[in-house]
Amino acid sequence: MQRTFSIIKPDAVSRNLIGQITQRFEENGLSVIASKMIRLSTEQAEKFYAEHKGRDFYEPLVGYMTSAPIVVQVLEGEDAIAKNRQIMGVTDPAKAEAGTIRADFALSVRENSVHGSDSPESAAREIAFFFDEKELCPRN
Ligand code: RTP
Ligand code: MG
Repeated sequence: MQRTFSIIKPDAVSRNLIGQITQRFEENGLSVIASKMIRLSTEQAEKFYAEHKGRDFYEPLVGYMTSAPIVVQVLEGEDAIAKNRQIMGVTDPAKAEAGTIRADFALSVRENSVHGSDSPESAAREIAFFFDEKELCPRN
């Protein structure tokens, strides 16, 4: 079993897609073991995406991620990191495989509906960024 961190981004929350996106995780064998809705501060968004600081898309990304509420979740399942990224599709929705969340719902490269951790190290960092260990509710 592996854990990964997921964000349902502002464009998706604003269009009432929380249920449909979460359903795709659940029907593909990923269980939600923690979930909360938050509105990111600019400081939080800058820190979360610090690896992209200096890139041309960094400031608009921070502006977008703070523009409306998001849902942060911890997903658990076999091969959860790779499975989640497969369910999401690639960053650019125009290039995402048919049937993926980004192909079906994303509006643009920036407003691409979901985030998912890209490695075990990122997953650990990102889960700890938003959740205390006692907020996680693993299945028995
Ligand atoms: P994520 O981290 O959100 O799961 O997405 P990712 O790995 O597919 O994409 P990444 O390269 O880590 O970029 C993080 C987020 O920044 C926005 N972005 N905008 N050219 C652009 O305008 C551009 N490139 C990336 C997207 O919201 C992307 O998910
Ligand atoms: Mg990334």
